[in-house]
Amino acid sequence: SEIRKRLIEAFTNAGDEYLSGQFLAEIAGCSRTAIWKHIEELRKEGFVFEAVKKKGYKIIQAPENVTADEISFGLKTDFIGRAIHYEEEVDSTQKIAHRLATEGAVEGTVIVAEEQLSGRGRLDRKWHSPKYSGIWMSIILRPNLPMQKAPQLTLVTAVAVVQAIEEVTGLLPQIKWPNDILISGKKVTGILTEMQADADRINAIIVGIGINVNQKQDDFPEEIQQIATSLAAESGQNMSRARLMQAVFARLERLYQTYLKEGFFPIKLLWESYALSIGKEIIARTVTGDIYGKALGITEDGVLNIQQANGEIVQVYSADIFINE
Ligand code: BTX
Repeated sequence: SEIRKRLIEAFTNAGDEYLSGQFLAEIAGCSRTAIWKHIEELRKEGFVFEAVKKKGYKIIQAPENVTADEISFGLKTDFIGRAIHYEEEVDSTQKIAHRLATEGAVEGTVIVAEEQLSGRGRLDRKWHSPKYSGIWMSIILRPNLPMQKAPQLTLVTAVAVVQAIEEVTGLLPQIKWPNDILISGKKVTGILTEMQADADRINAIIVGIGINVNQKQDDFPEEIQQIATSLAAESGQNMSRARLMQAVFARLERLYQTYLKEGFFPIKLLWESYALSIGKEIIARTVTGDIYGKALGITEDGVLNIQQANGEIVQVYSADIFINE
């Protein structure tokens, strides 16, 4: 918001001085109550304030950002994350990635934003992407593959993100087919893979990854309170988003190269080792109806095999999975 921008500017200029509510209200052109609300908003974004009676406020810690500089420092990959397109605020990083991919962006280009105003999930669902507290990014890949292989890259990415989270936080996430990463049964990451194809070859794959990192449990909007979590909520610690991004890039680059060289099989084994639903009774909610049965595993194509009560095995290409307990 314009007001918060003015506040941050004032605090920047003030250096070590405290700024009174009255003063802030004047420069921002609003009431002191409004100032207090904006300061609360800034707290949610990761700013830490010191408030002293009769003196006012001072910012003692600003949130860490995920600018190109912060991500590049210490990055150990050859191509993923070597080109970074950073924005403070976007509609959706997917949209920018599609445009850059069309314009010829190199493989491994990453588009990252501090906030998404209309972050999206599958089937036009919304992805809540508040400022500074998560990783909202899209990665451009250009594998030389036929287009029916594209869904496998969602699974390659899921394994990479699980390994990166494990490495950085020590938490043990699980994968819910096809694209959710859960901790204690709640969604911490969503992956959205989209494709640009010419004839039947892939021109670019846009891998969208949303990771909830530093949100507090009650920062989530009401409608996803019960189903969403963040790494900080699970571990009790805030963490550096830039560092986690570096880990995701390194893991993804390795797995992606293995996948291109050796095919899907090694990825499939890893994926199944992290999978939550394999061997369980599930409900697969598809656009054409619900399928009940036991999740047997995934095929070479990343398709989910479900065995129904009558023994028949059905292949599910796209669905939302619920464990049927
Ligand atoms: P999905 O369709 O599997 O999940 C979307 C559903 O998840 C929503 O309907 C809602 O119930 C729930 N949800 C929304 N926001 C969150 C959140 N922050 N944490 C947990 N649950 C949530 C998953 O789609 C794919 C999401 C990809 C997001 C990335 S972010 C960078 C890139 N840009 C973009 O617009 N999307 C991708």
